[in-house]
Amino acid sequence: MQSAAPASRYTLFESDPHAQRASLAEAVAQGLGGEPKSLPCRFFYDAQGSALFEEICRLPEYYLTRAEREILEDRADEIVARSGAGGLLVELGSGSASKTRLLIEALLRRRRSLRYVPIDISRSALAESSQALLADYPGLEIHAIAGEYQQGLRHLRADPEAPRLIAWLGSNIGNFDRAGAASFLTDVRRAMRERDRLLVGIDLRKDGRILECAYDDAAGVTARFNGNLLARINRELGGRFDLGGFRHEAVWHEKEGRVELSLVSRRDQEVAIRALDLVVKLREGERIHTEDSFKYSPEEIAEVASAAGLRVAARWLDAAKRFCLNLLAPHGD
Ligand code: AVJ
Repeated sequence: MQSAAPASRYTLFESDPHAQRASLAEAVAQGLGGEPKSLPCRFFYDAQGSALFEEICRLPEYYLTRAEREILEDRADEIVARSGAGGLLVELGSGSASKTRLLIEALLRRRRSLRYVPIDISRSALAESSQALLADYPGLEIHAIAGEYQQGLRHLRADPEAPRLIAWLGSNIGNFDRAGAASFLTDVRRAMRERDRLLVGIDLRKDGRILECAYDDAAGVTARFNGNLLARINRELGGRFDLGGFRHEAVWHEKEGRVELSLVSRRDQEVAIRALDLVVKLREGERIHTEDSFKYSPEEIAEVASAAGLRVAARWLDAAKRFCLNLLAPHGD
């Protein structure tokens, strides 16, 4: 489905919303049907979940967004110069694109026009961010893709512009386990041409207490973000989850280098999900695993890049060394 807004500077490409609902139903049936129970974190981001995530980004405990913004504020011109980018910026998981503005502005200081291709699973986040960006930057053209990363890679393979800058910010890589990150980066590298560059924002390993607080804030916003998965099942699939029957949990596993998020059942309970014709049985203390957020050491970043046929051409850190931006280039270039 393709629809052009009145301003011809904007195009939205969207995959079938029915297919999206079917994929939620399928994932819930799979994830809650057996044991151990889990739900895929990509379903966090409906309109309410996206709004809650924006709130997370402003929390005092959630340093990631501020650290990454600090790097971009200080170094965007240098990053863009080092990337050798041309007229195309592709962003995987663009969300509100508020930090991306710093890259867009740096690119527009070097050239008059720029095509921006944001890819995000949240249609609402895409629509809002695109509208705001178009109003602010007359030299910008947006081709938005509401969908999953693979659709973005398909666009990259087809687009003739060269060289291109691909941004994957926010430590979104953290949702993949190590093997999954290497395999997704391999897919990205295969869609890249020699002079293209991939800018990846990655959260660094640090003290476990800081990490657990970042994912279990005092105001309870992350708990609500996590619980929204169950609320979404209630809204979209006729689920009967009582959100009060679950507690939010964030645990740092040092050895694996990941923060694990779960919803823990406070009691033995049975929950019906009408659209799935399913009754989910939970024991007191039983977990529904909802997200992993992997953290990296500089060595682990070089390893994952190299496993994907990429090399770290440059790296920038915030002053407190909590977070880094990595400019990755195809190996051999
Ligand atoms: C969007 C995956 C980067 O792992 O820090 C924030 C998601 N979950 N708080 C992260 C998240 C709970 C976030 N990423």
